[in-house]
Amino acid sequence: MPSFSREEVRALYDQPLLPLLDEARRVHLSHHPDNEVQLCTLLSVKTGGCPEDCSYCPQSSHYDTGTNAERMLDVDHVLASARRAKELGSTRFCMGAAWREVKDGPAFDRVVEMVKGVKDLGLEACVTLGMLDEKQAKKLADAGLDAYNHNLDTSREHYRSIIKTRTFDDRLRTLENVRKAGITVCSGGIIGMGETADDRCEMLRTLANLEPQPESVPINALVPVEGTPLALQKPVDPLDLVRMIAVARILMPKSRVRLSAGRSSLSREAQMLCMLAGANSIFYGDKLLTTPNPDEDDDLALIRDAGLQAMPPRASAEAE
Ligand code: SAM
Ligand code: DTB
Ligand code: SF4
Repeated sequence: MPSFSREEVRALYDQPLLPLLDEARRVHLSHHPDNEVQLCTLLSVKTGGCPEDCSYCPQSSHYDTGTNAERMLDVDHVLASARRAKELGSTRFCMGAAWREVKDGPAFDRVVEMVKGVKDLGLEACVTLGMLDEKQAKKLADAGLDAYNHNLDTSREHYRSIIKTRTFDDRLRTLENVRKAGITVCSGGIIGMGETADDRCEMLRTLANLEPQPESVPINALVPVEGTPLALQKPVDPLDLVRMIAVARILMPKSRVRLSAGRSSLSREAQMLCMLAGANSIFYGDKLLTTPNPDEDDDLALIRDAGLQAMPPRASAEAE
């Protein structure tokens, strides 16, 4: 398995954009010759009121953002959304909860039921529920869960200026628990939070040096939300997002790299460059967890105009 050094990753990141894109494209085509983009639908099954203080997050109870704590959705409601997502062409359904960690009990049991239901529909199932221990991961694996999303978000160094209520090592421990249970790992991060180029490279290096590498790597551009400490951050330069995706693609050739939050403020051209750089998945549907996402029709047109195609449903919705 590769063990990338700081300098190696930084050298990749510092390349002029066109040669970087050439290399990323070459790596992409040799590992993903199918020209497919996976469409994934997100649903917040438990919104707001989260005890963590993640500076970017509208769902943290530390900030006044207008996102209020809501009750957990019931299983039928979630499965109706999953059915709709499938009809619209999604092949992966991701459920998020604004929890610091999973606690055993009725709420977790309900998530387990949601996972079983989503699997019964023939969709890939992914959840993001905060920290979790080995036993809880095993329970999700037994329910058929394909993937667990838990982002490193940024570099170890920058992490402490973004989140005070947990550590980077807590994050890594949860990823280990997920891996041990046999669930595939979805982990990535956010750019636009005041990080340096070194922070970006270090985040990608930590992900790429995991063994095995994460099967799925979401790259988010910060969606600045009023009331959060990061509300006034300077908007991300779209070409920085392209660069991040290209470096992720080169470091993690087999992973699905997901162009995640932040697309609503990107032009079609910028999104297409992200796909050229190796992004082969988007969140599909007009809402992420709490913030807007482009309309389905616009996304389908973008994929068509790029000469790509939406990934068809697989006979068995096995995670890649
Ligand atoms: N509570 C769980 C956790 O933190 O792992 C799961 C939900 S949390 C909303 C999932 C991820 O969404 C975060 O790790 C972060 O990367 C991303 N996210 C949250 N707010 C965001 C924002 N305003 N802009 C971009 N990404 C965001
Ligand atoms: C990820 O990396 N991005 C998604 C998903 N994983 C769970 C979440 C984006 C959230 C954006 C802010 C919101 O809509 O609340
Ligand atoms: Fe809570 Fe997750 Fe938001 Fe952090 S990112 S405040 S853990 S919902």
